Amino acid sequence: MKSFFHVQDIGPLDAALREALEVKANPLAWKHLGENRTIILVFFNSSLRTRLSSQKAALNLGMDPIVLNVNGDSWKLETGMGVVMDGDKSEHLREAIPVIGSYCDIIGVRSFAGLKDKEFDYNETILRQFIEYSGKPVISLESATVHPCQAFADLITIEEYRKKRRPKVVLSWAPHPGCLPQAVPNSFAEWMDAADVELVVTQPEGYELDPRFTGGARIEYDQMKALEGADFVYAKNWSATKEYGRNICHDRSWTIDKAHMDVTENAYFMHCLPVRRNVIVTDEVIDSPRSLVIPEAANRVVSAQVVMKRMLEDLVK
Ligand code: SN0
Repeated sequence: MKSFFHVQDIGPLDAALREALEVKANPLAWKHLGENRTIILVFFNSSLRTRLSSQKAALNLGMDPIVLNVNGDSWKLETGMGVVMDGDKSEHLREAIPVIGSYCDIIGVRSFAGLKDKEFDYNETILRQFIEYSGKPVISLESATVHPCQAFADLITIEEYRKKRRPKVVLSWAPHPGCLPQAVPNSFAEWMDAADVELVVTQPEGYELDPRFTGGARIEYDQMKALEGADFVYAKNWSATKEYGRNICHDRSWTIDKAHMDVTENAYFMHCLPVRRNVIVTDEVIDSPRSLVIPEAANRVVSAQVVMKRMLEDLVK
């Protein structure tokens, strides 16, 4: 695997899921694979799960992980092309990326959408530069438009908890005080569309996700209607797509509470975390036995490990 952005990069999902369950059952069985290999994890944005689960996955594979927090402990990096660098940014990505590449075998990058310029974000301008200038396999640890390690972990979780062959999975927009990226819902929709589930996406007007990600999903503006008979409820806030990056709906009736869960088929509740309690979801729902947020987060190690394992296997070929 040269890079990990989209669901297609992992190949057939049944094989990927089988491998994930093997890795989960026996996480240290491939410890030899990463011997004398280094992964550098570059963070332009905050992280808890992604940073720790990526490090843990690398350690399980015997690799040495190095974490670089760009906004904390390195030079501030310029990302624009042709910029006169007389401001506060001391180094350009054009040099930083090949330098990072020369120190490692695999690179992971977290670089959120700026939410100002849709074209810049949706072209994955920063991640493309990492691929082009590093010469190393690159993993998106949430880039401008996708969060594939999260979506793969979500798929593993649904595989573990589903009671039906083809469960109904509802991706529901939920309120938030700020403006969040579309990467998590984009990837979740993309992966669910590729998996054997019935996918329904519900959001207010102006928040429609790009059909490149939602594929054949049913799009339903009436949240309660969407949730009827659901087996899994996946809540997430994202910023508007029509007025790109803005927060145009503050309607708290979208918060997932017991009344929402009551119309489902005793659904499981999922969220990628971090979650704003009593804004996205009520305490009652997230603290209920139907909440999967902790096992879902635990599966982040598994998804990251499968991806790194595949990359390491390709390196020795
Ligand atoms: C990020 C997002 O893309 O929505 C990361 C999720 C994995 N979430 C946030 O930035 C939440 C920040 C907040 O203040 O709630």
